[in-house]
Amino acid sequence: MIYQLPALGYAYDALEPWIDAQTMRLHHSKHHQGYVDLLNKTLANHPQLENKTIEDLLEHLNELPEGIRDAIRNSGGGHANHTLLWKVIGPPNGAKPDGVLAETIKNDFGSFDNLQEKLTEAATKVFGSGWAFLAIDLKSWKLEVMSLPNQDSPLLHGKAALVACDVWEHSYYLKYQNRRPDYLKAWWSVVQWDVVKGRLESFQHEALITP
Ligand code: MN3
Repeated sequence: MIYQLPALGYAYDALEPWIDAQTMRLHHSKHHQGYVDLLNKTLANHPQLENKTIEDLLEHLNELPEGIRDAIRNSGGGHANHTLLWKVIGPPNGAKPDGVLAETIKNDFGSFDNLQEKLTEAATKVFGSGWAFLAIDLKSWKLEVMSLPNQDSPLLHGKAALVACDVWEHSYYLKYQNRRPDYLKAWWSVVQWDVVKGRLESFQHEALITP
C-alpha cells in the first residue's frame, strides 16, 4: 500500500453550516478512501512506479503502461484532487485574498469579483460530475479558471490547481439536493485563502528557478 487517505486538518463538522458534517464524513472517509484503494490496487502489479509521486503519474500519464492509464487518470486524479480540496477548504474565517495572491488575481482577472464570477460560472456549467479549478499554467505561470470532467486533474494539461471546487453530487446532495448554485454560494465561505496564497508563492518560487 503506497498511498494513504490524508487526515483532515479539522473536524468533520468544522465547515458547518456551509458544508454539513455528514457530507464531509462520507466524502472524506468513503469517497476519497475509495480512490486511494483503487489507486493502490492499480499500482500493486507495477512496482516500477512505486517511487513516483502522484503528480509525476498524472503529468506523464501517456508514458504509463496503456492498460492502467484510465485507472490512474480516475483514481489518481481523484486522490490528487481531493487531497488538495481538503487543504483549500476549512473552517470559515471571513478572509479574502491578500498580498501577492490579491495582486496576482488583479493582474490576471482584473478583480477578485471577476474571478469569483468566472469560477462560479465554470462550476455551474459542469455537466454531470466534475470539478472547477483556479489553476496556474506551468509554462506561462498565469492563473486561469478551468473546468474538467470526472476526476481529471489539471496536471493532465500542464497546469496545477491552486483552488479545487468539487461539483460531484456527493459534495452537496445531502444538504443541497439538486441546488448546486446554493452549494457554490456557500462554498466560497470555506475557502482558505492563506493556503491558496502559500501555494501560489511556492509556484512563483518555482517559476523563478525554472529556466
Ligand atoms: Mn468528491
